[in-house]
Amino acid sequence: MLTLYQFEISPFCDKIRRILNVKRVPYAIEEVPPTKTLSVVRKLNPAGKLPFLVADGAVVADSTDIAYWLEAHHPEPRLVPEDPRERGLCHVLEDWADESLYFYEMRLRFTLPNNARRFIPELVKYEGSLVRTIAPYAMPFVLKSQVSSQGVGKRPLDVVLRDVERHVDALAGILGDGAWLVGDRLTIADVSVFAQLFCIRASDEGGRIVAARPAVAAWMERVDRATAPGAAAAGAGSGMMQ
Ligand SMILES: N[C@@H](CCC(=O)N[C@@H](CS)C(=O)NCC(=O)O)C(=O)O
Repeated sequence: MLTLYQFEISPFCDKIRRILNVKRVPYAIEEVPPTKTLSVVRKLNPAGKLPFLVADGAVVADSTDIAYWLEAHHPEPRLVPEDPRERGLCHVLEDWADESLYFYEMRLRFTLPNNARRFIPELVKYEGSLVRTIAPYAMPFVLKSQVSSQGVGKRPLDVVLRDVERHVDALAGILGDGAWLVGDRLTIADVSVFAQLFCIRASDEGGRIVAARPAVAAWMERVDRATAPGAAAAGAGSGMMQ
């Protein structure tokens, strides 16, 4: 049995849960509250990040490495194309999602007060009462400094929102009339980009940006259905628009 160590509301953990759903791999969840990162996570994953997977005593860390490990150990349905060009495009889109879009979702969900009011309580809901009480005051500062060190946190909100519009327009352009981002079936690119955009869309501002682009909104519904628990067979491996 695989065990997924996760923060429930992390997009990287959502990405892995969805891949596990598509591949119909049974797994257990170990929820790690943010304040347990040092005591629990670093013992098993020195990078101190979630998600990681424990499989027969071995630790596989980083969502990309976990995704490729799952592809190797549970190949069907395939999420990483064999064709070198498609495989390369999947890699670039996954990396863009993980290393760029992630910081926009953090900036929108956790540093803007209108969204942070909803999402900080979600982030700390498995913590004790003291942490739950102070988190709404402390967490926006902690997270703002993480986002600032990458750069997105230093940009004014109007510039950040223009960037998000550009990113979502890029997705609309890549999709064109197609159902999926790469080739004619669900791939790791769809799952990775979806996981970050799902969080961006959950913010007030991101929700408006996605809603104004119907092709992207429809693609999100398609990926969501194809990667939900128990819904895997319908989307994965099928080139059909659902
Ligand atoms: N590149 C990593 C990023 C994972 C990541 O940043 N996880 C965040 C949660 S969304 C985390 O563990 N943060 C804890 C920390 O930085 O202390 C992946 O793809 O798994």
